[in-house]
Amino acid sequence: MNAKPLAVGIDASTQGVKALALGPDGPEALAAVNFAKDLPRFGAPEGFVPDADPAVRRAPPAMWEEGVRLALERLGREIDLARAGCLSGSAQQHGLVLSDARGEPVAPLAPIWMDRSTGPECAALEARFGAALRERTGSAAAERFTGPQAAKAAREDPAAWARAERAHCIASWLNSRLVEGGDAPVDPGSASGQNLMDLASREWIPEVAEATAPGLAAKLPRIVPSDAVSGALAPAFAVGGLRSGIPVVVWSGDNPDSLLGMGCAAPGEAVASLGTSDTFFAAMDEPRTDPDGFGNVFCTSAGGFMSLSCFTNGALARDRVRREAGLDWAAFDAAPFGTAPWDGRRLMLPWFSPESVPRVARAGARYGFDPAAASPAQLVRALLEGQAMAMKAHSAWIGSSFRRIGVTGGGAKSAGFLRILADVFQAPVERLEGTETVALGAAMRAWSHLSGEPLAALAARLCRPASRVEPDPAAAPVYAEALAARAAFEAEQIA
Ligand code: XUL
Repeated sequence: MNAKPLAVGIDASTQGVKALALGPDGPEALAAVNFAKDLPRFGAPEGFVPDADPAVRRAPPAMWEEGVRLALERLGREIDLARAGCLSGSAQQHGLVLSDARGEPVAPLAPIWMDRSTGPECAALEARFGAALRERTGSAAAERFTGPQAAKAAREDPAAWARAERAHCIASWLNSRLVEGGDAPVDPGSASGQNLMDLASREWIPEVAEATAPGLAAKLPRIVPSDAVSGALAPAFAVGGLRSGIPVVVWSGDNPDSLLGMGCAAPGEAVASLGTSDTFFAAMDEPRTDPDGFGNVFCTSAGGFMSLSCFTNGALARDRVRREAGLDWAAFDAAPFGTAPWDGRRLMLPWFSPESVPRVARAGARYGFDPAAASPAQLVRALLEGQAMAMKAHSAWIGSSFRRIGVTGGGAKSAGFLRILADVFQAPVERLEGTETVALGAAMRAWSHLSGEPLAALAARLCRPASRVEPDPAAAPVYAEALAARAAFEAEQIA
């Protein structure tokens, strides 16, 4: 029998749950649950219950809980979970679950990060606190954040609000279900996604909480460091061979744990997560905030700070241009190699959908050239340069240049895009061996608790790049000029 210890990391994301077992030498097993395929009875195949109002995005907390239980059961079929000495997890960030003090939800549905229905609450918070909210909490009032969601919940259903003893984000609620007593704290990574926490002191701001919703300050969970133990595993979750009573390290958010699992949690390192939306996040040594109010600042689960900018026009924009150019994916990925950096000085702002960075309500790509006269390869280059330059331009406020950029997500498979990213940022771009970076980040925190191995040492050992693209210095002056021209074009278009 293998007596080597294990740490378990859970990734409770929008569309499913993954559970990863990390041993002394690296990941040993992975199990996955997909809400559409495995838990159709909850009626939320895409991670939310369809709603007549497209701004409303809610999901049943019971589905997340069941998803975690099932993922652990499945993991127990792959590996002997009696070896596990510690567990932790990360959830989709933000959202709001109102519960009693033992974690029992007061309503069957809870808003998630995709919800966009708290515009009036955000406007009220901005009117009341203005730039101070952004400077203290790291973010302008954001519709998906827990604070504005709590404001809406208190206004819409005062009776349920009064019954609720806890206002949890999704991470601290799931954490509560997992531990004995059902009342877990929250880590700074999750607490910074709520418009309620002071970044510098890592404490709730009582006057902001009170102005957000009556009695909210008393309902918020305690904030503890991301390496703290939140409690002992409850017997209800001693599934798949797990032993009840093992320590559960406090849960965090998926983006903070992904930064960790990508091995990019040191200042000067950044991650481009190229998915449905392109998310660009970077570790920071101190909490600077975006003066434009588009980017967010969160605490990392490794004890520092990180920026996060979420560009709505990611994979869907790439797919649209690919189809319009009449290319298959192989030709799309290769297109940049047949064209030069900023070929023909073409500029494109790929706002096919309303964009969030910068905030643009009117959908429609803006072209600084005639797209009908461009070749398919020129169109693809203009798009990918537009996306890469948007990431570079809208991360300038972070105040440091990057010595390394980790890439993940479907877009990371495109060699052409990686070349453009390396040249635009003038930094090496690395793709990781493993793909389960969120579950790995959570498992690393659990492993670090179990073994005492520092997170940085673990990252150096576990997060190895599968490929690396070096920047071409000859492209530096070209993109410096292109970035200046792009900034002027963008300013003109959003004026
Ligand atoms: C970040 C955000 C999303 C969710 C997705 O602010 O809202 O990335 O965390 O899981």
